[in-house]
Amino acid sequence: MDTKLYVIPGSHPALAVRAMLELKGIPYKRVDLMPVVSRGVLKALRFPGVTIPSLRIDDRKLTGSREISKALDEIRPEPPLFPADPDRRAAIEEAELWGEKELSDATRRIFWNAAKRDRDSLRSYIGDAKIGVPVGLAVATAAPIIAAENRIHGINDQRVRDDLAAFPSYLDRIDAWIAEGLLGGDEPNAADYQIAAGVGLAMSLQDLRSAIAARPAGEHSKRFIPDYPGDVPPVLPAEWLEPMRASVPA
Ligand SMILES: N[C@@H](CCC(=O)N[C@@H](CS)C(=O)NCC(=O)O)C(=O)O
Repeated sequence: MDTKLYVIPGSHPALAVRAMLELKGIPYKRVDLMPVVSRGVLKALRFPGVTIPSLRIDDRKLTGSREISKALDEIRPEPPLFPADPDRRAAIEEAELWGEKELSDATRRIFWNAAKRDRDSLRSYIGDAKIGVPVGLAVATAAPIIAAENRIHGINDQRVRDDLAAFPSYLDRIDAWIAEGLLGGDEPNAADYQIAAGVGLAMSLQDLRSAIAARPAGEHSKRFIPDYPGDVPPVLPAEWLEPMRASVPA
Protein backbone atom coordinates (compact mmCIF):
# COMPACT_ATOMS: atom_id res chain seq x y z
CA MET A 1 0.00 0.00 0.00
CA ASP A 2 1.37 3.41 -0.96
CA THR A 3 0.26 5.65 1.90
CA LYS A 4 0.95 9.34 2.55
CA LEU A 5 -0.44 11.27 5.51
CA TYR A 6 -0.52 15.07 5.34
CA VAL A 7 -0.15 16.70 8.76
CA ILE A 8 0.58 19.96 10.54
CA PRO A 9 3.04 19.43 13.44
CA GLY A 10 1.05 19.04 16.66
CA SER A 11 -2.34 18.82 14.88
CA HIS A 12 -4.58 16.79 17.19
CA PRO A 13 -6.74 15.03 14.55
CA ALA A 14 -3.53 14.23 12.64
CA LEU A 15 -2.07 12.65 15.78
CA ALA A 16 -5.29 10.64 16.16
CA VAL A 17 -4.94 9.31 12.60
CA ARG A 18 -1.25 8.54 13.07
CA ALA A 19 -2.14 6.42 16.10
CA MET A 20 -4.88 4.64 14.11
CA LEU A 21 -2.47 3.86 11.26
CA GLU A 22 -0.05 2.45 13.80
CA LEU A 23 -2.80 0.31 15.37
CA LYS A 24 -3.62 -1.08 11.93
CA GLY A 25 0.05 -1.67 11.14
CA ILE A 26 -0.15 0.42 7.96
CA PRO A 27 3.23 1.99 7.16
CA TYR A 28 2.99 5.53 5.82
CA LYS A 29 5.05 8.47 4.71
CA ARG A 30 4.33 11.66 6.65
CA VAL A 31 4.24 14.99 4.86
CA ASP A 32 4.62 17.93 7.26
CA LEU A 33 2.98 21.18 6.25
CA MET A 34 2.73 24.66 7.73
CA PRO A 35 -0.78 25.78 8.69
CA VAL A 36 -2.54 27.82 6.00
CA VAL A 37 0.07 26.72 3.40
CA SER A 38 -1.52 23.28 3.94
CA ARG A 39 -4.72 24.54 2.30
CA GLY A 40 -3.00 25.40 -0.97
CA VAL A 41 -1.06 22.13 -1.05
CA LEU A 42 -4.13 19.96 -0.46
CA LYS A 43 -6.11 21.92 -3.03
CA ALA A 44 -3.35 21.52 -5.62
CA LEU A 45 -3.23 17.78 -4.88
CA ARG A 46 -7.01 17.59 -5.42
CA PHE A 47 -7.97 16.23 -2.03
CA PRO A 48 -11.70 16.41 -1.28
CA GLY A 49 -11.02 19.06 1.40
CA VAL A 50 -8.30 21.50 2.41
CA THR A 51 -7.85 20.51 6.05
CA ILE A 52 -5.44 18.35 8.00
CA PRO A 53 -5.41 15.39 8.31
CA SER A 54 -5.63 14.25 4.71
CA LEU A 55 -4.54 10.81 3.62
CA ARG A 56 -3.73 9.21 0.30
CA ILE A 57 -3.84 5.42 0.20
CA ASP A 58 -2.93 4.17 -3.28
CA ASP A 59 -5.29 6.18 -5.51
CA ARG A 60 -7.83 6.96 -2.79
CA LYS A 61 -7.76 10.51 -1.33
CA LEU A 62 -9.41 11.28 2.00
CA THR A 63 -9.77 14.43 4.08
CA GLY A 64 -11.04 14.46 7.68
CA SER A 65 -10.23 12.28 10.68
CA ARG A 66 -13.68 10.64 10.77
CA GLU A 67 -13.68 9.91 7.05
CA ILE A 68 -10.23 8.39 7.48
CA SER A 69 -11.15 6.21 10.50
CA LYS A 70 -14.06 4.68 8.57
CA ALA A 71 -11.97 4.12 5.45
CA LEU A 72 -9.20 2.45 7.47
CA ASP A 73 -11.66 -0.18 8.70
CA GLU A 74 -12.72 -0.88 5.09
CA ILE A 75 -9.13 -1.07 3.85
CA ARG A 76 -7.76 -3.13 6.75
CA PRO A 77 -10.57 -4.51 8.94
CA GLU A 78 -8.34 -5.86 11.74
CA PRO A 79 -8.08 -4.72 14.42
CA PRO A 80 -11.39 -2.85 14.03
CA LEU A 81 -11.82 0.80 14.97
CA PHE A 82 -15.60 0.28 15.06
CA PRO A 83 -17.25 -2.79 16.62
CA ALA A 84 -19.65 -5.07 14.74
CA ASP A 85 -22.48 -4.72 17.27
CA PRO A 86 -24.77 -2.02 15.79
CA ASP A 87 -25.73 -0.35 19.09
CA ARG A 88 -22.16 -0.15 20.30
CA ARG A 89 -21.01 1.04 16.92
CA ALA A 90 -23.62 3.82 16.97
CA ALA A 91 -22.48 4.89 20.46
CA ILE A 92 -18.84 5.00 19.37
CA GLU A 93 -19.67 6.94 16.22
CA GLU A 94 -21.58 9.45 18.33
CA ALA A 95 -18.67 9.83 20.75
CA GLU A 96 -16.23 10.21 17.84
CA LEU A 97 -18.44 12.90 16.27
CA TRP A 98 -18.66 14.76 19.60
CA GLY A 99 -14.89 14.47 19.97
CA GLU A 100 -14.36 16.00 16.55
CA LYS A 101 -17.00 18.72 16.62
CA GLU A 102 -17.18 19.84 20.24
CA LEU A 103 -14.01 18.84 22.03
CA SER A 104 -11.48 19.20 19.22
CA ASP A 105 -12.89 22.45 17.87
CA ALA A 106 -12.89 23.99 21.37
CA THR A 107 -9.35 22.77 22.04
CA ARG A 108 -8.17 24.17 18.69
CA ARG A 109 -9.65 27.57 19.54
CA ILE A 110 -8.03 27.60 22.99
CA PHE A 111 -4.71 26.58 21.46
CA TRP A 112 -4.61 29.28 18.75
CA ASN A 113 -5.65 31.94 21.24
CA ALA A 114 -2.79 30.86 23.52
CA ALA A 115 -0.36 30.71 20.55
CA LYS A 116 -1.20 34.34 19.76
CA ARG A 117 -0.04 35.23 23.27
CA ASP A 118 3.16 33.14 23.11
CA ARG A 119 4.30 32.62 19.54
CA ASP A 120 7.61 31.07 20.58
CA SER A 121 5.83 28.06 22.10
CA LEU A 122 5.01 26.87 18.55
CA ARG A 123 8.61 25.66 18.43
CA SER A 124 7.77 22.93 20.95
CA TYR A 125 5.21 21.34 18.59
CA ILE A 126 7.55 20.99 15.64
CA GLY A 127 9.70 18.10 16.92
CA ASP A 128 11.22 16.15 14.02
CA ALA A 129 8.85 17.69 11.43
CA LYS A 130 10.39 18.80 8.15
CA ILE A 131 8.44 21.92 7.33
CA GLY A 132 10.74 23.18 4.58
CA VAL A 133 12.12 26.21 6.47
CA PRO A 134 14.35 26.47 9.56
CA VAL A 135 12.30 26.22 12.75
CA GLY A 136 13.58 29.59 14.05
CA LEU A 137 12.50 31.32 10.86
CA ALA A 138 9.11 29.59 10.88
CA VAL A 139 8.47 30.71 14.47
CA ALA A 140 9.78 34.26 13.90
CA THR A 141 7.43 34.72 10.94
CA ALA A 142 4.43 32.88 12.40
CA ALA A 143 2.36 35.95 13.39
CA PRO A 144 0.38 36.12 10.10
CA ILE A 145 -0.25 32.37 10.24
CA ILE A 146 -1.50 32.58 13.81
CA ALA A 147 -3.74 35.51 12.84
CA ALA A 148 -5.06 33.57 9.83
CA GLU A 149 -5.81 30.47 11.94
CA ASN A 150 -7.66 32.64 14.47
CA ARG A 151 -9.70 34.11 11.60
CA ILE A 152 -10.32 30.82 9.73
CA HIS A 153 -11.61 29.11 12.85
CA GLY A 154 -13.68 32.09 14.04
CA ILE A 155 -11.67 32.47 17.23
CA ASN A 156 -12.13 35.44 19.56
CA ASP A 157 -11.58 36.03 23.27
CA GLN A 158 -15.21 35.60 24.30
CA ARG A 159 -15.51 32.32 22.41
CA VAL A 160 -12.38 30.96 24.04
CA ARG A 161 -13.57 32.06 27.45
CA ASP A 162 -16.84 30.19 26.78
CA ASP A 163 -14.84 27.13 25.65
CA LEU A 164 -12.88 27.19 28.90
CA ALA A 165 -16.09 27.52 30.91
CA ALA A 166 -17.49 24.45 29.12
CA PHE A 167 -14.31 22.41 29.38
CA PRO A 168 -14.96 20.88 32.85
CA SER A 169 -18.26 19.48 31.53
CA TYR A 170 -16.38 18.00 28.56
CA LEU A 171 -14.02 16.25 30.96
CA ASP A 172 -16.96 14.99 33.03
CA ARG A 173 -18.48 13.52 29.88
CA ILE A 174 -15.23 11.77 28.92
CA ASP A 175 -14.74 10.44 32.46
CA ALA A 176 -18.31 9.05 32.38
CA TRP A 177 -17.70 7.32 29.02
CA ILE A 178 -14.55 5.76 30.44
CA ALA A 179 -16.46 4.59 33.55
CA GLU A 180 -19.16 2.95 31.42
CA GLY A 181 -16.59 1.26 29.16
CA LEU A 182 -17.36 3.14 25.94
CA LEU A 183 -13.82 4.53 26.01
CA GLY A 184 -10.61 3.06 27.35
CA GLY A 185 -11.44 -0.63 26.88
CA ASP A 186 -9.07 -3.42 25.86
CA GLU A 187 -9.85 -2.87 22.18
CA PRO A 188 -9.12 0.72 21.14
CA ASN A 189 -11.83 2.35 19.05
CA ALA A 190 -12.02 5.41 16.80
CA ALA A 191 -13.52 7.58 19.56
CA ASP A 192 -10.64 6.68 21.89
CA TYR A 193 -8.16 8.20 19.44
CA GLN A 194 -10.26 11.23 18.49
CA ILE A 195 -10.92 12.16 22.12
CA ALA A 196 -7.45 11.32 23.44
CA ALA A 197 -5.95 13.64 20.83
CA GLY A 198 -8.23 16.55 21.73
CA VAL A 199 -7.43 16.13 25.41
CA GLY A 200 -3.73 15.76 24.53
CA LEU A 201 -3.66 19.16 22.85
CA ALA A 202 -5.40 20.70 25.87
CA MET A 203 -2.82 19.14 28.20
CA SER A 204 0.02 20.62 26.17
CA LEU A 205 -1.04 23.98 27.64
CA GLN A 206 0.37 24.48 31.14
CA ASP A 207 -2.72 26.55 31.94
CA LEU A 208 -4.88 23.41 31.67
CA ARG A 209 -2.52 20.52 32.28
CA SER A 210 -2.76 19.96 36.02
CA ALA A 211 -6.57 20.20 36.04
CA ILE A 212 -6.76 17.41 33.44
CA ALA A 213 -3.77 15.14 33.99
CA ALA A 214 -4.95 13.38 37.15
CA ARG A 215 -8.47 12.73 35.83
CA PRO A 216 -9.46 9.57 33.96
CA ALA A 217 -9.69 11.71 30.79
CA GLY A 218 -6.07 12.77 31.21
CA GLU A 219 -4.84 9.23 31.86
CA HIS A 220 -6.87 7.98 28.89
CA SER A 221 -5.23 10.58 26.63
CA LYS A 222 -1.75 9.55 27.78
CA ARG A 223 -2.55 5.91 27.06
CA PHE A 224 -3.74 6.47 23.50
CA ILE A 225 -1.45 9.35 22.45
CA PRO A 226 1.50 8.88 24.82
CA ASP A 227 3.92 11.38 23.30
CA TYR A 228 1.74 14.37 22.55
CA PRO A 229 4.18 17.17 21.65
CA GLY A 230 4.12 20.81 22.71
CA ASP A 231 4.30 22.98 25.78
CA VAL A 232 2.72 26.40 26.16
CA PRO A 233 3.63 28.29 29.35
CA PRO A 234 0.84 29.96 31.35
CA VAL A 235 -0.57 32.72 29.13
CA LEU A 236 -4.35 32.74 29.48
CA PRO A 237 -6.05 35.25 31.82
CA ALA A 238 -6.57 33.82 35.33
CA GLU A 239 -10.28 34.70 35.33
CA TRP A 240 -10.83 32.62 32.16
CA LEU A 241 -9.29 29.63 33.93
CA GLU A 242 -11.46 29.91 37.04
CA PRO A 243 -14.00 27.24 35.91
CA MET A 244 -11.16 24.79 35.28
CA ARG A 245 -9.57 25.64 38.62
CA ALA A 246 -12.90 25.18 40.39
CA SER A 247 -13.37 21.78 38.75
CA VAL A 248 -10.36 20.33 40.58
CA PRO A 249 -11.39 18.63 43.84
CA ALA A 250 -9.86 20.39 46.87
N1 LIG B 1 -12.36 18.40 12.08
C1 LIG B 1 -11.32 18.11 11.14
C2 LIG B 1 -10.11 18.99 11.39
C3 LIG B 1 -10.08 20.15 10.44
C4 LIG B 1 -9.04 21.18 10.82
O1 LIG B 1 -9.43 22.30 11.14
N2 LIG B 1 -7.74 20.83 10.82
C5 LIG B 1 -6.72 21.81 11.12
C6 LIG B 1 -5.54 21.14 11.81
S1 LIG B 1 -5.98 20.58 13.43
C7 LIG B 1 -6.25 22.46 9.85
O2 LIG B 1 -6.36 21.92 8.77
N3 LIG B 1 -5.69 23.67 10.01
C8 LIG B 1 -5.11 24.41 8.92
C9 LIG B 1 -6.09 25.36 8.34
O3 LIG B 1 -7.29 25.27 8.63
O4 LIG B 1 -5.62 26.23 7.62
C10 LIG B 1 -10.86 16.66 11.27
O5 LIG B 1 -11.05 16.08 12.33
O6 LIG B 1 -10.31 16.16 10.29
